This record gives sequence, structure tokens and C-alpha cells, in this order.
Amino acid sequence: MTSPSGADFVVVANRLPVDRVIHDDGTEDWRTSPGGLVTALEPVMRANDGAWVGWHGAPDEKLEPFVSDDLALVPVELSADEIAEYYEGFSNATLWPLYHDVVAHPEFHREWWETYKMINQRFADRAAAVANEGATVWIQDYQLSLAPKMLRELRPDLRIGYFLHIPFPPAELFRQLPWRSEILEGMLGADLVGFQLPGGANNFVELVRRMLRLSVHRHVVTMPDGREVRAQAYPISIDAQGFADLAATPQVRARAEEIRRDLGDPEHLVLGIDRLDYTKGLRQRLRAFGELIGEGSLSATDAVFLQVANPSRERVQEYRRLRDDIDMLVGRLNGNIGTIGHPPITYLHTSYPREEMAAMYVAADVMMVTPLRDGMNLVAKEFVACRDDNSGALVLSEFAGAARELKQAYLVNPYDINGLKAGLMRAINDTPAAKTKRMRAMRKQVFDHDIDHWASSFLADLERR
Ligand code: GDG
Repeated sequence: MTSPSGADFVVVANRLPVDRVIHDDGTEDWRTSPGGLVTALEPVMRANDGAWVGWHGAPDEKLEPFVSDDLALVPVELSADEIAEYYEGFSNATLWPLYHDVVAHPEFHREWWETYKMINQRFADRAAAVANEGATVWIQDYQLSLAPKMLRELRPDLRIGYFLHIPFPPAELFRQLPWRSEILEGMLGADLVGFQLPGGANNFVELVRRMLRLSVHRHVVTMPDGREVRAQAYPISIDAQGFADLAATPQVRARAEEIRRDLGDPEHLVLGIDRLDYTKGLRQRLRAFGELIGEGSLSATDAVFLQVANPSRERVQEYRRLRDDIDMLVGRLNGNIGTIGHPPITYLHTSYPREEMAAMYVAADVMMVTPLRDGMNLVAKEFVACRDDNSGALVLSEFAGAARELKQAYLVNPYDINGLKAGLMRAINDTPAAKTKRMRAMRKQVFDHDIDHWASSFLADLERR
């Protein structure tokens, strides 16, 4: 394939699954960004003349459709102002905090909303232009919640799915949104609306019933024109075998040992890996660890906390503030509780290749995933997939979607610092046999419900609509 023409299967997401690489000789190229979604959808795209519609990552640049790694890509252009208002503004400073329990204050700006509508229309127009008659279109996530309705208006012949990767909030919070009805109506443009958890689907149909006064029976909404829309949970997952294979390579094994050595061969290596986001509960987690060292429950020579925080949304004010807060907190904690040659917290504000991530998962004794609210949390599942000897312990927030499936984790309330401390100590001190039992059960869950399972269940249900 040299250029995308009409497609029978179209994915629409804020970002295309590729990053631009510039070689030493100045030539440009695209590299597929590794991620569960592309891995899961690649085979479906290949089998169905698929195309992916999304922004290519650079502002103020209009690109023609192109093919990379056999994937047909349809770039949507965004100007710097549009990115500021549609993406950083409405998506990440309005919807993101509102949908995550308002752990940060959502900002409501009418100009952001206008731009959000305009950009959703642009994505819908592009999808309408590329989809063949009767094609299936799968729209992803909160940046595009109006696109399903816009696309249906342009192309009633299409089968449209929509999946929300983040939580869908309860009515008490959602009703704050000045454009609440429009967002609900936008999502209802789909035939199938997918959520991470049944709770999200319940919140959605409840709002549809109360605010739009539509009839709902067993999670099927009947629209005024008689069309039916189903809302249902499809918990997302990872390419479990892919992670397991990567973790089993001699290079990753050797690197895992090297990481432990470089950290001073601690008895307990505690790991955190998150996008630097205020929803991820970093402050509480670091404080809990700091207190355990400070009061002597853990010793600074035996225990090390390796926290990786990937740079994220750095143009949004709340994220810049968070970065400063965490820098200061880590500095203070290490200053207070460290000893010569033993800073108990190693904090890395950067991102790594997948191999390095796998090596960290293998190296750790305890993984701490303690978000204040999280749609799913793939890091928790990736850690589990990498532990082929059934060793290691997962401390997991009750408020991560993953807690519903990974019930054998050491579950904690991430707001409760004493509870976090107790959870971490249990995870450290439990017998190896108890840890093995828990890990084995979690591995079974993750391998039985991997990303292919997620994509194929959603798409099979969509085809039945
Ligand atoms: C949203 C929802 C939901 C992280 N650091 C590096 C790196 N990562 C990868 C991880 C993981 C992914 O990024 C992060 O996914 P999470 O699920 O943990 O969190 P969000 O980014 O907030 O994702 C979330 C998800 O969508 C899917 O629906 O689970 O609830 O918030 O895969 O491995 N990857 C590489 N280097 C890094 O440094 N290569």
C-alpha cells in the first residue's frame, strides 16, 4: 500500500500511533510508537484495509495521508492555538480533572469549548472522508467525545464505536460541566459506548436517563429516532505475552541485575512508574515511604524507592506546579532521611525504552501503583506480566480500574498515608509463598484478558449492533 484510500475499518484518536524521527543526514521518517492500542489494532487494520486518523504531533503542519510500517495514516492538522485550547485546555484542564474526581480544579472556558467543538468536527470530517460505505469506525477517548455524533450526521451508514479510556464520573461531578448535555449527546452518536468499568457505564446511562430524559433498558439507550445505543464496560489490557517475552530476554535479565547493583543491592527495591500526573498519587506514596524510613520501619541502607515520572503535559499549569512540588518533596525527603551514599529515593523525570521499563519491572521487589483515580492503569498489568517466576508484590490503589481485576494485589486507599505504609510493609514482609500465590492468580487474570481480548470483544459487540 502506498497511500491510504478508502478504508473498511477506521480508528480515530487524538494522536497517530507514530513519532517522527530525524536521521543524522537530515532525512525524516516515522516510527510506530509502541503501545498496546496499536499492537491490538494492527491485525484488525491489516485484515480490513484499515486507516488511522489522528494528529501527527507537530503544530501548524498540514500533511497528506501516508503509509508507515504498512499502516495507513491520515493526519489531522492542529495549529498551536488549537492545541492550547482543544488539547491542553478543554481536554486536559477541563475534562481530565473533572473525570478524575476533581482531584485538581477543572477550568471552564467558553473559548476552549468552541475550539473543542471545531476540532472534533475536523476529526469527524476526516473520518467521514476516508471511511468506505458501511465501514466500522472506532473513536477513542475524551478528546473526541463529540466526534461520534458529528460523524453519524455526516455518514449514517457507518457503524460507530467509542471507547473512553478514563473514568466516567458520577452525576454529582459531571453536572458541573456547562456543556454536559452536548457531551452526552456526542457520545450517543456511537452504536456502542465502551468504558473501563461497569461503574462508568452506569454513571453514563444514569445521566442520559436523568438529563436527556431518554429511555434506558439494561444499558441500552433508545434515541428519539428509535436507534439503540449500548453502554458497556470493556476493561483495557496489555500485550501480556509481548511483555513476558521481553522480560525473559537475557539482555533484560542482565539489565535488571545491573539496576539493582547500581542502586546498592538493596534488600527491598520499591518501584513506581507513572506519567507525572496529579491523579497518580505520587505525593502520598513518597511521603509514606519517607515516613517508613524516618521512623525506622525500613532502613535507608536496605530499602530504595525508584520512582520514574515521565514528563507529561508540561504546558498545562497544574502539571508544571506538580513537577516543582515533587522535585521539592524528593529533595526534602532525601535530605531528611538519607545517609552518605544512600539517598533512599531515586527520582528520574524522564522516559525510557520499553526494554528498560521491562528491566525495572523485573528488578523490583514491590511495585507501587497508587493513583487517586485511574481509568485502568496499565503499569500494574505490565509489572505482573513481567514476573514469570511469580515473585514480587503489587501494592495497588482501590481507585485504579485495575483493582477490579487484580484483586490479589495489596489493595490500599491512596489518600490514607498510614494505610499506604501498612500496605507496603505487608507487601514487603509477607511470606514468599503468599506472594507467589497472589502473583500467580494475577498473572492468570492478565494473560486470560489481554489487549487482543479487549479489542476483539469490543469489535465483536460492535459488529452485532
Ligand atoms: C490512560 C488512562 C488507562 C510509561 N512510562 C514509560 C512508558 N510508559 C507506558 C506504560 C504504560 C503507559 O505508558 C501508561 O499507561 P497507564 O495506563 O499507566 O496510564 P495513562 O497514561 O494515564 O493512560 C489509564 C490507559 O489510558 C489505557 O486505557 O489505563 O487509566 O489514564 O503502558 O508502560 N513507556 C515507555 N517508556 C516510559 O518511560 N516506553
